[in-house]
Amino acid sequence: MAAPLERFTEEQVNEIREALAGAFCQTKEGETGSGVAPEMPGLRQLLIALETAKISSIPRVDLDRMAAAVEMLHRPRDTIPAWPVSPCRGLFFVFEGLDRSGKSTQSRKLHQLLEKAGTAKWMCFPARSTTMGGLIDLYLRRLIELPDEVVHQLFSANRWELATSIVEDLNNGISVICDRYAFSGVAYSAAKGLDFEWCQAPDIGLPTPDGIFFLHIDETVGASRSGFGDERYENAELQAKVRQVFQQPALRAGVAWHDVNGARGIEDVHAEIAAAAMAIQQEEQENKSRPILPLWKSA
Ligand code: Z5A
Ligand code: MG
Repeated sequence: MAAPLERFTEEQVNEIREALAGAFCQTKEGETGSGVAPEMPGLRQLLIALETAKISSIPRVDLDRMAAAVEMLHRPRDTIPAWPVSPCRGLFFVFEGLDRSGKSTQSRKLHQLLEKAGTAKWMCFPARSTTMGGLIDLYLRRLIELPDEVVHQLFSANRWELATSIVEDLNNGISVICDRYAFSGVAYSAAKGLDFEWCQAPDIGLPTPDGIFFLHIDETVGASRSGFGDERYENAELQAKVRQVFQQPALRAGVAWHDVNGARGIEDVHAEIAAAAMAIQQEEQENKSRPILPLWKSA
C-alpha cells in the first residue's frame, strides 16, 4: 500500500462523498421505480456529479483532464491508433502480482539497476497523485463508496491520463518501470464478479509493455508480510480469486509474461528479473524499431 497522500482535507472528502452519494444512490437495482432496467453506472456520471457539486478541491482543469481520459475509455476499437515510436526507445517493464508479493521492492530494484545503464523512471498504478488517483485512494481507504463498475473505469482512466507521457518517455530513450498496470485492473474487478471482457475493454489500446514480471506467492505468504489487510481487497478470499484471473490466457495474450517465484529471498528474485530484463534489452538493441503496440487490440 502506498502511503496516504492526504490530497483532500476532511471537509473536502465530505463534499466528494455527498456528491457521489447523490449521483449513485438511484442506480442500485430496484430503486428507479420506473420498471426500466437502470443504466449501468459509469464514470461519466461521476464526472457530472463532481462538476455539478463544484468541488472546490477539484479545479476545472482537472475535470477537463478527467473528461479527456473518460473519452479514451469509450473509443470504438477500430479507431485506436498505433503509438508513435522512435528508434532506440526505452523499454517498458511492468510488475504484477498479488498483494505483498514484492512488486514495489522488485520494481524499485530494477529501476536502480537500469538507471546505472541509462535513464529510467519508476511509476505505479494507481497513480495516487492525480485527481483521479486521489479518488481511487479515498476509495481504497474506504473513505468514499462507489459502484464497482465506476471504480473499474476510474482505475483505467487513471492509466489513460498518463499513457501519452509513458510513450513520450519511452521515445525519449527513458525506460519506464511500472508497479501494477491494466492486468491488475482486470484481475481485481473480475475477481469481484464483473464480466472479464467488460473489464478488459477500457484498457484496450494502452501501450503494451515489453515485459511483465508476475510475482507468484501463495496467499499465506502475502498475508504474513507487513501491512497486509490495511486496504479494501486485502483479504484471503478475494486474493484467491485474483490469483485465478491472473492465470487466464486472455489476460496474458500478446504480452511477454515472465512468471517469477516471489517467495524466495529479495536478492534471488531480483537476480532472475535482472537477467530477464537484460535479455529483453539485448533483443531491443538488435531490433531498433520495436513498435509500441496497443494493448489487447486483437482480443
Ligand atoms: N488495483 C485495482 O483494483 N485495479 C487496478 O487497476 C490497479 C490496482 C492498478 C492497491 O494497490 C490496490 O489497488 C490493490 C489492487 C488494486 N489491491 N489491493 N489490496 P497497491 O499496488 O497500491 O498496493 P498493494 O499491491 O496492496 O500492495 P503492496 O503493498 O504494493 O505490495 P507489493 O508492492 O507487492 O509488496 P512490497 O511493498 O514490495 O512488499 C511488501 C512487504 O514484504 C514489505 O515489507 C517488503 O519489505 C516485504 N518483502 C518484499 N519482498 C520480500 C521477500 N522476497 N521476502 C520477504 N519479504 C519481502
Ligand atoms: Mg506496492
